[in-house]
Amino acid sequence: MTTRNVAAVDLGAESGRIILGRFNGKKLLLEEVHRFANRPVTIHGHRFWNIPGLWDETLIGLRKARQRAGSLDSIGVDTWGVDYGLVDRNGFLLGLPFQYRDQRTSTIMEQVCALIPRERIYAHTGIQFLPFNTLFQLTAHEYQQPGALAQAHRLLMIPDLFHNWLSGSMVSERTNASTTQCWDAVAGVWDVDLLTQLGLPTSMLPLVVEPGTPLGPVLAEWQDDLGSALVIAPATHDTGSAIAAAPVSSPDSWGYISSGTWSLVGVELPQPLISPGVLAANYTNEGGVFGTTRFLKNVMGLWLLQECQRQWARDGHTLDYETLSTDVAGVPAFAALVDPDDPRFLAPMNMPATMNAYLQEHGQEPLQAPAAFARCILESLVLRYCEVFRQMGILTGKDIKGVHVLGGGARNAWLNQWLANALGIPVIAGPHEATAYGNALMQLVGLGDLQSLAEVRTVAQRTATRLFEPQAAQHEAWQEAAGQFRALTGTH
Ligand code: LFR
Repeated sequence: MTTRNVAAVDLGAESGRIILGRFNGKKLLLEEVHRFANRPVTIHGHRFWNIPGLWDETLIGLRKARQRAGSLDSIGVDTWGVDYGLVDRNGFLLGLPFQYRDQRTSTIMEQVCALIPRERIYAHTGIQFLPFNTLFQLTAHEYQQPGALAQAHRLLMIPDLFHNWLSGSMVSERTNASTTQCWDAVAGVWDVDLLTQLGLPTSMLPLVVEPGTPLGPVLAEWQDDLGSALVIAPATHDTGSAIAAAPVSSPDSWGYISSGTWSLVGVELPQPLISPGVLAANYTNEGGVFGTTRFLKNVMGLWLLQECQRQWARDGHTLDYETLSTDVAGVPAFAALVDPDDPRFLAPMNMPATMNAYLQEHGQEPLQAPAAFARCILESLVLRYCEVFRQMGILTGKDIKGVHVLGGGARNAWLNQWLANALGIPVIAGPHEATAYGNALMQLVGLGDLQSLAEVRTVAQRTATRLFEPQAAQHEAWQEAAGQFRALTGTH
C-alpha cells in the first residue's frame, strides 16, 4: 500500500503537539512536527482555555505536517476529558471554555448528590465521582450564568469543537461523552433524565459517534493549506487514545497506568462493572475503543511534581526533570509519604507548601530539598498505584501479571522499577507518545486500513518498549512501606 499520512493533534496539560504518523501497512512511525505551550488563562479568578491561541497553533502545526508529508490523509484531535464549549448554529463559541481545575465546582458535587442519590447517578453513568466532571461543571455553569446552557445550539467537548472548526461537524465522540458523567454507560445514550432532574437543558447535547468515525473533509477555507484531508474522530479523550495504543498481546492479564499529569490506573473490561462495591470504592467505567470499558481510578499523578517545579521556578530555581530524577538517588527511602489523592492537591496555590502542611498534620517532618519532594511524590505514587491494583483485583477478580505504563511518565525509570519491585510483577514502559499513537491508530481505522482492536494492537506492539523486571530483594521493603501508607491514608 502507499504510505498513509495522518496528523494527530494532542492537547496535553503541559503542551500541545502536532504529530505526523506515517503508516506503511505494517509499522506506524511518529514524528513530532510542532509543540506549543498550553497554559490556562486566569480571568477574575477563574481558569479558562486559551482557545484562540491553541487553535492558531494547531493550524500552524497542521500546515507544517502537510508540508512535511506532502499530503495528509486525515486529521484527528484529542485532549483531556470533561471540558466543553457552548456554540451557536455556526459553531461560534458563546463564551470561553473553563478548565476543569477551577474553583467553580468546589462545592457542587455535594449539592448535586444531596438532590439526586449517588447510587442513582452511578447506576447509569458508572463514573468515578470527581468534582470536575462535566455534570458538575454544567450545574455550576447554570448556577453562575442562568439560561446560558439553554441558549447553546450544541455542547461540544474541546476536540469536537476543533473538529467543527476543521470540518463543520457538530457531533460528540463516545469515549469523551462517557467521561462527562452525563452519559448512560449501560444504555449507550445521554442520561437525559439525570440532567432534567437537575433542571439542566438537554437540547444542546449532540449526536454521539464511535471513535474511528470519519466526520468529513476539511472545510473549503482550509483546503489551500491542508489539502483534502479527512477529519476523523479518534478516541478524543486522551486516555482513550493512550489505552488503545497499549502494546498488548494477551487479552486478559494486564493492567495499565496512563501516566502523565494524571495517572489513570486500571484494566480493560468487555463491559462496565457497576455495583454497590464499585461505587463505594469510587472506580470509573469510561468508554474505550471497539466497545471496551476502561475500568480505572484517577490518581493525582505527576501533577504533584510538575506543580512543585512550577513553584520552584516562580521562586527563581528552575529544576528540570532529569536533574531532579538524578538527585532522588541521594535521598533516603520512605523518609516522607503523602496521600497523592488528598483533595488539597488538586489545585493548590503552592504545592511544596501544601505538601509540607500535609506532612506536618500527619506527624512527619517538612521537606526542603527539591529531590526530597521528588522522592516523596514518586514513592507515594507507587504505593497508591499498588493500593489501587490490589483493590481492583478484588473488584474485578482479575489476576494482573504485568503492567503497561503508557505516556510521558513511562520515561521515569524510578517509577517503573519501583512499581515492578513493589508489585512483584514486570512493568512494560512505553510508548511515551501513547496518546498520539492511539489517536493516529484510530484514524487508520477510520480510513479502513485497520479493522479491529486486535489489528490496532498488533501495530501497537511494533513500538519500542522497555521492560522492568521486579527485583526480589526490594519487595519486602515496599511491603513494609505499603503498610505505612495504608495506615496514613486508610483505603479509599
Ligand atoms: C488525563 C485526563 C483523565 C481525566 C482528566 C480530566 O489527561 O483526561 O483521563 O480524568 O484528564 O479530564
